[in-house]
Amino acid sequence: MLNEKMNGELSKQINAEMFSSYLYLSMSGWFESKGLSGFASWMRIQAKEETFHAEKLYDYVYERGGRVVLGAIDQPESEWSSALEIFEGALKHEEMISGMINDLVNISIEEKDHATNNFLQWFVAEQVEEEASAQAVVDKLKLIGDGSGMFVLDQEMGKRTFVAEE
Ligand code: OFO
Repeated sequence: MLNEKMNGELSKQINAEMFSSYLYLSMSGWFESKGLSGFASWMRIQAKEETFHAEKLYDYVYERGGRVVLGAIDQPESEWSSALEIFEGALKHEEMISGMINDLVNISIEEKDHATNNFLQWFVAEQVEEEASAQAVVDKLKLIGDGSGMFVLDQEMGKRTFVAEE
């Protein structure tokens, strides 16, 4: 059974993951409006991944006999000046989420909740990937600038598929 503190902290993380989903859906919409359908699709998949993260936490809380009370989701940004600004924002956001996951791990240690600590290791590894994938796109965007390389990169971004990793 989850204790109240851990239950509350995991519930907060569900909200953060849902906000991430909302943020990436908003970013997807920006790309859609600029005719960059590959980037839009990449971000749409990212939004789906975030919902999957939230559901993974949700399922865990109930598996451990806890209770999730869903809170309001903040409004995400909707205007950016460039693809680079978006991906730099995504990277910053993921670094912040990694910090939240690390805090959760620390709480699980303080609470001597080994099961939750073990469960959270999946998120620790996932955050390494999340930061690396945003960083990789930032690097590519810096390399190509605003030129015709955007067309090629857009096509490459469109190849991403959604994989729900257990
Ligand atoms: Fe759920 O990893 Fe991004 O935010």
